[in-house]
Amino acid sequence: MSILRKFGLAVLASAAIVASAVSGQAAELMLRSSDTHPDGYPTVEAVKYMGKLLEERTKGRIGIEVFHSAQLGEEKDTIEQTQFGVIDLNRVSLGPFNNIIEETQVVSLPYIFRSVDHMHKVMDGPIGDEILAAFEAHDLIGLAFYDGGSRSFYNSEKPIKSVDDLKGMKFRVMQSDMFVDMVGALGANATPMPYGEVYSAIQTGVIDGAENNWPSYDSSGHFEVAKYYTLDEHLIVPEILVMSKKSWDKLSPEDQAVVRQAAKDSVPHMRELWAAQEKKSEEKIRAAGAEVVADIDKTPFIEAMKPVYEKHVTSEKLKDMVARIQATK
Ligand code: GTR
Repeated sequence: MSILRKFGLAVLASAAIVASAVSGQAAELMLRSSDTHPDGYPTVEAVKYMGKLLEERTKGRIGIEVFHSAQLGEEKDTIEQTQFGVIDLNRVSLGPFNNIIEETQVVSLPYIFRSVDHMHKVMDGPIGDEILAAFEAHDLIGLAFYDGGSRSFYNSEKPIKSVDDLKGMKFRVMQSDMFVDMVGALGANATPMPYGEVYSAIQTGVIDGAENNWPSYDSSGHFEVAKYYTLDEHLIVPEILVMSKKSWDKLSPEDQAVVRQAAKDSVPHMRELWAAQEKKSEEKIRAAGAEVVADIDKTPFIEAMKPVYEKHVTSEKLKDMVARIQATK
């Protein structure tokens, strides 16, 4: 490229930066962020909020554009693209990381958390930091954890009132071997499948149902095709915001600190949005005529999970992590 042309492009580029700073539009560096959920969903809004903080704190130099509704692909594929640096930021469940990063399995174990409060205490403390740090060896930077409520089974066939009722039924799970074993331990059959395929798979009878939290059961429309929802709350899986290490390495240490802080500061906002959305989605789904089984004895479900722990918590490191989580008050 000739020097003149290079210079010309540089002038054009800086003119664009000035124009954008003045108009308050696109920042100099727009980080592309992926989310499977639709616009307005708490995770999508939380990352937009982080983008606003970033723009304010960098005087418009760095911003975020959220590609919601799986525009950039299903979670498993977008995780790979984030590792390659094609996507800068990604908000995903920890589930699809279970087969890649063993530490994520521990906080994805069924019934590992006694409550959402317990999950917050663990993820906001040293165990959460260890898990965030584990991402770096996989070309990702763990920035912050978000809420994903608790996940329960729903299906198109019948109300589930006990473990026995699940026998032989077919459920979709996230693409994690541990979740396949979890469903197997309950006597049902698991089909790992991308989120975006679940609606039609239930509709056509390929599967009987799936499992998720109130907001996802709502926004995916799954409640329209699977109206029996049993609040067994087998999983409280944290969600995570990760950044591509490739994109991260391009930032100055100062900007890295600003990005990390903006991500952390989006968490309380996310938790508020989440709590409000859970209530709204529950009301909407109940009003739509879903049959919700709420008073269920969870003890047999918890007991059935022993083989999952035995198979997936094998190393001393993971055993120690489980013990520390259980000891967290
Ligand atoms: C949602 C979660 C998504 C995705 C989805 C799924 O609750 O927010 O990130 O993991 O569940 O079941 O695939």
